[in-house]
Amino acid sequence: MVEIAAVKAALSSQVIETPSWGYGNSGTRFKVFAQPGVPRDPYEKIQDAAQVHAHTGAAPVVSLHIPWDRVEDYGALAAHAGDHGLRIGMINANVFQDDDYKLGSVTHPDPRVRRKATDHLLECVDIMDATGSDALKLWFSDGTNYPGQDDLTARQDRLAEALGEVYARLGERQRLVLEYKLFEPAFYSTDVPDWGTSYAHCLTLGERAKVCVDTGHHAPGTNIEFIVAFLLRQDKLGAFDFNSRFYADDDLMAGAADPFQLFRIMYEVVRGGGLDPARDVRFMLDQCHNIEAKIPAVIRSVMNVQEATAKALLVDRDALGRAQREGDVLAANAALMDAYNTDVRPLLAEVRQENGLAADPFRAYLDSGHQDEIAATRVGGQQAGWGA
Ligand code: PSV
Ligand code: MN
Repeated sequence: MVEIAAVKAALSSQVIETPSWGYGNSGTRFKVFAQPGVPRDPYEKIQDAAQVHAHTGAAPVVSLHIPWDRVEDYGALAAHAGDHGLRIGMINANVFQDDDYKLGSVTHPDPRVRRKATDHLLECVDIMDATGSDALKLWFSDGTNYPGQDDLTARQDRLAEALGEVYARLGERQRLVLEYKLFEPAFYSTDVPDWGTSYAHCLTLGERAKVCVDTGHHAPGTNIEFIVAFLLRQDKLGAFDFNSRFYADDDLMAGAADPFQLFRIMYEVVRGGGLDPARDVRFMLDQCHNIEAKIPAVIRSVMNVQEATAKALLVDRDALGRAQREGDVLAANAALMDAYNTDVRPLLAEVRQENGLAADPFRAYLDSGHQDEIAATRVGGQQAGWGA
């Protein structure tokens, strides 16, 4: 039996963190398409994130990327977020867009470059202090393009050294999450290519280091929900970067390409207790909106995550457990599929209305006229974009 009141309570309290860069212009290496009304600075990005929260009630946290969100006064930026009903979430370091990092950042063969990269990571911890953020997200583009280009083991040693220095700098209530990615921009070897590598480094670092699972960062066909189940069991799942993909790191809207996969992931989250705020798993979006309007795309993504979560919560776990114990393969599979095939939109509409929100946040945003307003008022200046 599924307790609907408990499902509703879990849905009401789910927090989805949105990325500041999701509101800026983005594209592929072929073309970045500018859109009217796109934010010109981090303050306007926060205003856009506030729109997503105002309509969904589920996105009170915004994640920053440094230096894309560099400002004079981080305390003022955090206060601005507070004024808009938001708080600053994870600080994402960026050691992949400087000429010095051509051969790597913290794993670069030259100690000068390694020092510069590690200093940037330490600067990100300073920004955490100034904004009240309690998590540092690390993704390294470091790797090699050709066999023999560098010593793979030495690169792991350099990585471990930098991570150790950053971990030691974290405050009591701060932690780091280490994101992995199979390939790109490096094409032969990547220094943190998979969850196992991230997990091993996090184990060495200590309990405040956890793994970040970006759903677009695996080989095709990878069973991501297994990784999630394993990490949760070890209490090493720190965060998600949700997005979806057809081919590689496509960064499409979460749940757009494969809603069934998102459901399977969220089922393992529910099963492993990952929705419990005490576990502190961050549910973040990390995606780019190249051809679609940004704020409604983020709203759509939040709704997709909520729908997958609702379906996962609706799994009749008693029936599932019984079928599993009895070895009844078909009944077990049916218990999952029954939940997946449930139309949860009416349930979510009810939850939202009970919380004083519109039943359909996507429609409510489009009807609000906000998109036209920002297109008319945000003129002049330099639009924010990937890499700016
Ligand atoms: C890398 O592909 C990544 O997923 C990391 O999280 C970056 O910080 C992010 O994308 C933003 O480009
Ligand atoms: Mn990511």
